[in-house]
Amino acid sequence: MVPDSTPSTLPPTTTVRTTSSGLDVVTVVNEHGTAEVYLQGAHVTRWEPAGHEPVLWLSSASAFEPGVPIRGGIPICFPWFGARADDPDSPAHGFARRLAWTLVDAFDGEGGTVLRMRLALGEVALPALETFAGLEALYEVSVGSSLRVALTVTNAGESPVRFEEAQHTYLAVRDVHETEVRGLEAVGYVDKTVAAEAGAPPHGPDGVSLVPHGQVDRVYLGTSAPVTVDDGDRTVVVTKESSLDTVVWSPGAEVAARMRDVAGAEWQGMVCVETANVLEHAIVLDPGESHTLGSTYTVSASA
Ligand code: TA6
Repeated sequence: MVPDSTPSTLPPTTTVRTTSSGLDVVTVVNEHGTAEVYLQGAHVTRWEPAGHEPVLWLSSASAFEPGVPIRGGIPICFPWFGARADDPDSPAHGFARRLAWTLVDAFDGEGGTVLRMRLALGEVALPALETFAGLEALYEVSVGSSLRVALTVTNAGESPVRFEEAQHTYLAVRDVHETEVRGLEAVGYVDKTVAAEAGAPPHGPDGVSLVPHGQVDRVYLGTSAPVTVDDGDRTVVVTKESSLDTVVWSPGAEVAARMRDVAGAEWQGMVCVETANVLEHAIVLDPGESHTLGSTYTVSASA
């Protein structure tokens, strides 16, 4: 049943349906291509620009069940990233990707179709979110010749709030082992594949582009630069807005084998490049302040 909150006037490019497992999904088909967004998590699961193969990877074994994170696409990590430092029992990457957002607007604009979804953490009765109750999130997805996603967080509460955020994007590649990630050569990073002593300095810049082999789990700190992902057939450029960190993740065979929502060797068909503000770059909003984290994905044939 399509949610009552769905705007009464959807543009002709946009439809909303409810899956057999009860998830609401928005489909956009316009002259630029096709996209799908699950209202659970405001989760973009598909983006296929006209003339191109799907740009986002989606696991064939992903769950599509209420409250269970979808594996692939663009999960929103909010209001924390990774394990919650002060509450290890809380789910990794926060609750935003597990909760139902509300589609509040959909329209066809100059450059394509725009969807707007809203989540107010104060309306979610979860003790783990009490600290963040003043935060309201608005997510805008613009489906054009490029794909832009923008998370605007506003502090509607009475006191300052600190939060982390990331657009945890799974980019489809021919073979991750033959994919070059450029733009981070001069940036130091926290290597999450090694247990570092508390307070240990980040790993220094590699000085060369990254071609993931084995498990790669790096938080590149202090970079707002675009990242280019080139798998030999095509190039995807990730351009960031108001983001100081970029995360690159490839699970590798051993970790992927333990992931029930990833089948066989399909993990080799993706690499995560994540637009983020985490750790010392977490955002602190005073009452009434807002912040927007944006990513734009642009595709071209490799040179
Ligand atoms: O962004 C990289 C990462 O933090 C990895 O450490 C790995 O945990 C990945 O996210 C996936 O996390 P998830 O909770 O979606 O399984």
